Amino acid sequence: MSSSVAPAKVSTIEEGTSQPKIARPAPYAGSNISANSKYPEYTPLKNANTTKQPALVEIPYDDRALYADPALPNLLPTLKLASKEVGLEELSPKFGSVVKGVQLASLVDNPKAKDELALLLAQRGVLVFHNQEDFFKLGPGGVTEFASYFGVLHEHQLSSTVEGHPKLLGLTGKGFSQIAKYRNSTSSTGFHSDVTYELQPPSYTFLSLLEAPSSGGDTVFIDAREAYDRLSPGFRERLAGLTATHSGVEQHVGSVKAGVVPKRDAIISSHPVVRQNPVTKRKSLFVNEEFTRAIEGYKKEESEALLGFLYQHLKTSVDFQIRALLRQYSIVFWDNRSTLHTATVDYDSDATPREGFRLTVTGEAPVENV
Ligand SMILES: O=C(O)CCC(=O)C(=O)O
Ligand SMILES: [Fe+2]
Repeated sequence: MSSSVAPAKVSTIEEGTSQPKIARPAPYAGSNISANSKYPEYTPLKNANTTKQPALVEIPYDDRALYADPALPNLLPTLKLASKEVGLEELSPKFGSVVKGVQLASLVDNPKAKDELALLLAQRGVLVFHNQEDFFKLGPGGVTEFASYFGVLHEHQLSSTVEGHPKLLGLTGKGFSQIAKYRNSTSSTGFHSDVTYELQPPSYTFLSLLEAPSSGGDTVFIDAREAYDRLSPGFRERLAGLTATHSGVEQHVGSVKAGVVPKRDAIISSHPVVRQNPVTKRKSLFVNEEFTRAIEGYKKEESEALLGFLYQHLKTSVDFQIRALLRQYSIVFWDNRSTLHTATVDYDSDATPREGFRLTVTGEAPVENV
């Protein structure tokens, strides 16, 4: 049941329709902070795994959610559900859940449960698991293998990774006392979906925390499906068939300035403004301020007005947003096709570090109609 990959247009940097934007390094690109935790094997290094990556090729993607039993009998066994040993706690009625009583490490040899996990994730958009120390004990190889079950993992061309594990992107978040962003900006908020400039941006991202502040550092999510559904039929029609450019150039330039040796050239891709999720068949808005640059075929003012409205709609509508409160050994999974997210830098990492890692599954090339 492999999804067909629509040919995506790629333009060179020079040809791109990118608007001028501040060059900001990839997350965690400039840091060599070591994880001051029980698990130093997850310490990310700037310019680890410097092997150049080949140019992007088409990657087959077969969403594991499509194989799941919708009753989720392996992930949430009925008896354990009945005894309240396991359960789902809603973060909001339509969006986001905390999964209780399930140890991810115990799913390693349970492919059916992992398929069900993918289905639940596609449906709810965001899943949070707390107290997962056993998962971290699987080690860098083990956690990478776990995530690989869901598809070919994305290798970030700029971010710090764990030596010998190029897919394991290290998270060493800087707190407000150090963050450069606040020098030029009043807020750290930067809603995005991960690496949307790629030809096949990720379906699922898994973010795992080894260290976390006792409050703050929440990841905030937007439900981009609900954001689409809220638009009037006439406005949804206006968006139909539109495509937008997504640029990796500014992140590339910012990272190089921070001393990163890029493993691949920056690209600019073209994606539909509205995409459909192959699992849930729901449509969502697929634009974000970090990487989307212009509506193709529109004049500058038209493009800016339309994108400006969509960004405002997405980021100001707290009635389709949630906050995931993450602590030490919490893991959050999100579906990048249906959601946007931002880190919240409201903590002081000198006092309370926030460290961990991210694993990201390459998804299908976005399409408006699957
Ligand atoms: O640190 C966070 O809460 C989110 C960071 C982020 O955007 C990512 O890892 O993709
Ligand atoms: Fe992200």
